[in-house]
Amino acid sequence: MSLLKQQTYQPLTEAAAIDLAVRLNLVTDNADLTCKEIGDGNLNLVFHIVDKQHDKSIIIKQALPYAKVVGESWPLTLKRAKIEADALKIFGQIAPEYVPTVYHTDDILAVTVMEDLSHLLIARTGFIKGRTYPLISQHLGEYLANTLFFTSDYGLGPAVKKERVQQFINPELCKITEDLIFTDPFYDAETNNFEVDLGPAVEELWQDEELKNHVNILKKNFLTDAEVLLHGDLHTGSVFANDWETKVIDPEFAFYGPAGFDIGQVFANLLFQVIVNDKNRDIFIKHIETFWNVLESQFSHLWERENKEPIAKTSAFLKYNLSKFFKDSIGFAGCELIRRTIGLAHVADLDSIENKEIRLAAKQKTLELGKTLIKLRNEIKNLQEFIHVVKTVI
Ligand code: SR1
Ligand code: MG
Repeated sequence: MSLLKQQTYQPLTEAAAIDLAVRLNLVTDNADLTCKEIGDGNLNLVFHIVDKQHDKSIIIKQALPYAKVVGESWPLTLKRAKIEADALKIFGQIAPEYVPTVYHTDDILAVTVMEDLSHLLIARTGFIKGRTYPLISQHLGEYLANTLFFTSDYGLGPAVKKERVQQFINPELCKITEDLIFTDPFYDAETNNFEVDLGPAVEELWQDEELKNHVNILKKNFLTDAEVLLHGDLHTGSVFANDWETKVIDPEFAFYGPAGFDIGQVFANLLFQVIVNDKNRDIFIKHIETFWNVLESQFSHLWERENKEPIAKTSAFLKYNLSKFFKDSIGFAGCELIRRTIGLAHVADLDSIENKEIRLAAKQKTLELGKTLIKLRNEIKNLQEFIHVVKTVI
């Protein structure tokens, strides 16, 4: 039941957010409290409440009933707040060092009250400022190995996994991904947003029937392949970091889907830096290698030690699964590269490049690399071949 008296949803104001924090006993009533709405994402309100006197701070995240990035004309379910809170709790049990602590949730107000991570920076912002976060790839590899394994049939057992599949049915948020990643960028959709100079490259992409067939296959995979509980939006804007700490936030797109989707989003969002960050290119290539190597080794370890399905615990079947994850992830990475360049939701890695010539050249590369990865995903057998293809295209 809601801790606030009202039983209906209302967007919080800064004052109401403080009021809620006080009622929850998370900050002291008569202290000198400050609250600022700091949400800069596409969908939600985020309140940062600080009690300086007692050295305490918290975050209150509230879902809005529409997509903030577009406005009230795009209604969106508030149920995503519950999905996000439930996912944070599950991922927090599986990979506690990489997930913020949840203090309170309220389904009516669509809020999640959680640990303040403002001593960290959003990884994308840090990368653009020139930071490289030496441990981020190892941490993301460990985080994903654990969440992908422990939410699968092999980590949970098929009965519990089926209950989870039901719990995380998330049709509205999945539709956003289905449209914005797998559909709209591949035809002349209204949601698309690209620079005029990219017109010829985009026209070529829309006419590429071979590419569109591959994307249909990947989209089918996304629609039907309920392998693991995905974060569902694991780009570098969903990761807080500093040189020794990494936290994964914002799993409101969580649902049961193909493991390669989360892996591919991490690959793609590191690839943006490989493309735009001349100075640190080798570091980001190394990050991609470390991320996959750690994921593969930790997942293999869990597969052998924690597998609930004795008959599945063979190295041949483990190899089959890892190879499937890898190939899928390369295709999904290609889709992410393309949609972040010409679709509705862009990335600052590309858009913040002031020099037009350099920016357009980078965007041409992301499109080219995206197409290549989608088409070649089944031929790219290992990390070495993946990096070779990346270096050849960019
Ligand atoms: C309308 S939402 C646009 C994008 O923002 C989210 O973070 C997801 O990446 C989604 O595709
Ligand atoms: Mg998000």
